[in-house]
Order: sequence, then structure tokens, then C-alpha cells
Amino acid sequence: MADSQFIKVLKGEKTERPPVWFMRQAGRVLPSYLEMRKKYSFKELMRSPGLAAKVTLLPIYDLDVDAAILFSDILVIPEALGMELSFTDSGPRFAKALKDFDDPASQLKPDASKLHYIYDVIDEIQKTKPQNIPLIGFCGAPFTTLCYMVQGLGTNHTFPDAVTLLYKDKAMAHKLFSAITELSIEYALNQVKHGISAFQIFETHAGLIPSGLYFEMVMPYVRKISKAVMDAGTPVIFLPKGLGTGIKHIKPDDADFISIDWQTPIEEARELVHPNLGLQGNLDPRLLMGSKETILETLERYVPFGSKNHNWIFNLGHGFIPGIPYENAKLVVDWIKQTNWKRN
Ligand code: 1CP
Repeated sequence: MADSQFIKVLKGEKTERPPVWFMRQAGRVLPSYLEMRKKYSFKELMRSPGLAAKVTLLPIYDLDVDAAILFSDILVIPEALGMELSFTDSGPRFAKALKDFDDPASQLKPDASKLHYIYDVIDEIQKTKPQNIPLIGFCGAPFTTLCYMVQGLGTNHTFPDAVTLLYKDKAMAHKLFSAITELSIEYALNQVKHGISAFQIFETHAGLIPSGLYFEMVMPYVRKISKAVMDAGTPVIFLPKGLGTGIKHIKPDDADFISIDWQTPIEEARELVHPNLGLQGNLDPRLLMGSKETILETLERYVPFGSKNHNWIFNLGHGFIPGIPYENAKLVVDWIKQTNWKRN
């Protein structure tokens, strides 16, 4: 089987164009997904191997992207650590938040078997996906996962109790990071065993804390997860959203590719990030609410960068948001595939 554009780029090979996929490509914008959500809850979709595999593959058929991402959620790790989780119309919510306990670590009861249904989902995807389409596995990075566990919900994206825990009780923060990391490694390696082609670590809320604190307290745990996955032969993409100029301190041992948010121009990110690390990103998803002309004009600005940089995967700076017209997402994929990238 010939490698897909996505795998070639992850391996450091030259291609005629950048590969393209989108964060949150399955849920949120596809009419076919929204139709399925009328019949099933999010939890029903993610827990049934048949349905989850179907949703995972919708963007392959509807958008023609170059990779599929497992349809699941980063909050399955807290759930497997013993925290009761529900997905409400206003987002995920835990029955109890760790901030309400004197000894939060004592609340955790790790049970890795609670993740087993996800490996059945991966098996079903492998059985049903087109051969040349790679599957991306993922987990949340330890700080973002901790944010939801401590605060209990995500409606307020400042997570004040999670952030202050890093200053008030470093020892407790380390205990919680260790528990998250240990289970995440087991989870990631099982995803590898079930045949994922790449693994992305989502640190969506890195920008809530100073990058120095991030490197001191969180990065050692990220490194443990990525090292385990990279040692198992699977490439790792790390998304540290909002880390700012901190991206220049990420080392080739920490990941293979760094996903860049929309705040940093991709050319500047290239200057900051270690040359042995590839880049992913970084279109502002909200641009896709704009007119076709505005979208195409912004996309054209990527051509000079893309003509010189082969180690780049096209993506958004963060995930799709509800309300983006499906046609605009498709416009981006078609444009990436039809553009002359002037590579040689
Ligand atoms: O109502 C619905 O249809 C459910 C919405 C939804 C979906 C589609 C949630 C609830 N999770 C997901 C799937 C999901 N989540 C995927 C699968 C791929 C895909 O959708 O295409 C992935 C990779 C995630 C990862 C995730 N979940 C992150 C990290 C990445 C990111 O986008 O920032 C985070 C922070 C979450 C938490 C979460 N789960 C769901 C929501 C609405 C949220 C965000 C809550 C918040 O902070 O507002």
C-alpha cells in the first residue's frame, strides 16, 4: 500500500502538496454528523463501535481530508480515573469537581478497563476505513485534562482553581499529573497496538499559564507520553495552544510535529520552532464564517510558505466551531488539493 500524503510528510518525505485534515472535523460542521446527532446522544455515538467508526469516517467521504481522527474525547481519561462524566448541551460536566476535596488525589480510582470499548472502536475503524487513509489517535495533555477535572466543567475557560493549584499545592498537582500521565501512556500504547498511524496530544489550555511554568511543571509529563508513543514507532503531533514564544523551547525529543495556533504567523512559527520539528496549522477557524473571497485570499498567503516547507501539515489553529458552513470547509480542502504549490 502506498503511503498517504499525511504519512509521507510525517516520515519527512517530500510531497507535491501539504496534507490536510481538521481538528474537530467529525462533529460540529458536517450535515451528516448533525443528522446523526438528532437520533443519538454524543455518548451513544462515541461508545458504539459501529456508530463511532461511521462518524470517524464521515469527513473522509464528505470533506475528502487526508486523515481520520478517532471519534472520542479527551475526557475519557478522567472518566477512567473514576470521575463520573456527562455530556450536556452546554458541554461536558463531572458529577464532582476535584476542587471541592481536601485531598483530590484520594478521589481517583484508576480503572484502565473503562477504556477498552475505545479499542473496539479503533478495530472497527480499521476494518471499515479506506486502506490508504491513516487514523490519528489522541489524548488530552495533562494540564488540559487537569483543568476539567479540577474545575468540573468547561463553560468558563479560565479554570481558576486548576491554575491556582499549580501555585498553591505543587505536590498535589504533581500527584494528579502523574495519575493522568500513567493512564494516558497505557491508553496511547493500546491505541498504537490497535493500529493508529499517528498520535496527537491536545494541550488546548496551555495559554492559561506562563510558558516558563508550563515547561517546569507540565512538559516533563507530556515528554513521557510522547516518548512512549515515539519509542513504539508512531509519530506524535503536539498542540500547545497559546504557548506563544514558548514553542521555541520544544525539543525534537518532545514530539515530531507541533500544531501552531492562529496567533502566531506560520512563517514566524517556523523561525521559532526547532528545524527538526515539523509544523501543523494554522488557519483561524472563524475565517470560515467569512466570504469565499476572504477565505481564498487568506489561503493564497500560505503558498510562499508551502512552496518552501515540506514538513508542514495543513490544519486549523484550533478546532472547527459550530455554525461554520460545511461548503467553506470543503472549499479549503479542494483549494489545498488543486493549488500549484510550486514545489520541486
Ligand atoms: O454535542 C456533540 O455533538 C458533542 C460535541 C463533542 C464532540 C464532537 C465533544 C464534547 N467532544 C467531541 C469529539 C472530540 N473531542 C474529538 C473527536 C474528533 C472530532 O470531533 O472530529 C476530539 C479530538 C476531542 C478533543 C477534545 N475534547 C478537546 C481537545 C481539543 C479541542 O478541540 O480543544 C477538548 C478540550 C475536549 C472537551 C470537550 N468535549 C466536548 C466539548 C464541547 C468539549 C469542550 C468543552 C469546553 O471546554 O468548552
